[in-house]
Amino acid sequence: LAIEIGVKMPAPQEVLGELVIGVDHVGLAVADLEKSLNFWVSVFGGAIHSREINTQQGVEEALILFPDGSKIQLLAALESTSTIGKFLEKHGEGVQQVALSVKNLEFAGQKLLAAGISLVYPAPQKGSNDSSINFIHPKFTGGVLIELVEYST
Ligand code: V0V
Repeated sequence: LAIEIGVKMPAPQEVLGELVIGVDHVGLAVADLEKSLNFWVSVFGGAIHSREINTQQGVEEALILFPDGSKIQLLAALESTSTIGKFLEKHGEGVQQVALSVKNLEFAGQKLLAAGISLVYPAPQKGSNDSSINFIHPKFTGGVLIELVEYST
């Protein structure tokens, strides 16, 4: 392929660009946390990294960690009216979110808003392992709920 000297490449349409570190986890809505944990650990061999209850989000959740650092999050509803409860009722069990880790969640939110992509929450919320989280509604992302997560360390 010939390279044309002096022809300037168009600037990339960057919104978050280097603020995104990578995929942190894929979150699955599950009906029975115990049953799903047993399934994932016994079949795929991951280790239980953390397990907690988040009343703000209405979930009991567990993170399963694999040797390369990738994670699967299992999300069970604390009540049927919670986000996961409603998801299970509408869609059944399955992928509920893809989480991307970012360097600066506040700044990422500002950049998204400037690009016309609004976040679910006006300010970051508490996520697992002392992370800060926010979400982009699936209507902006081709039908996939994107969580943005920033860790304190
Ligand atoms: C709804 N829709 C989805 C979806 N949820 N599509 C893909 N993935 C999902 N997870 C679609 C749904 O099929 C409809 O499409 C449309 O969006 C509106 O549906 P809805 O039932 O009215 O949904 P909403 O708008 O009431 O709720 C959607 C949002 C909600 C994104 C606002 O899920 C939310 O607040 N999510 C953020 C919080 C969250 O997910 N918490 C649980 C995880 P049609 O029918 O119009 O085509 S907590 C967590 O991850 C933690 C603690 C952590 O990571 O540490």
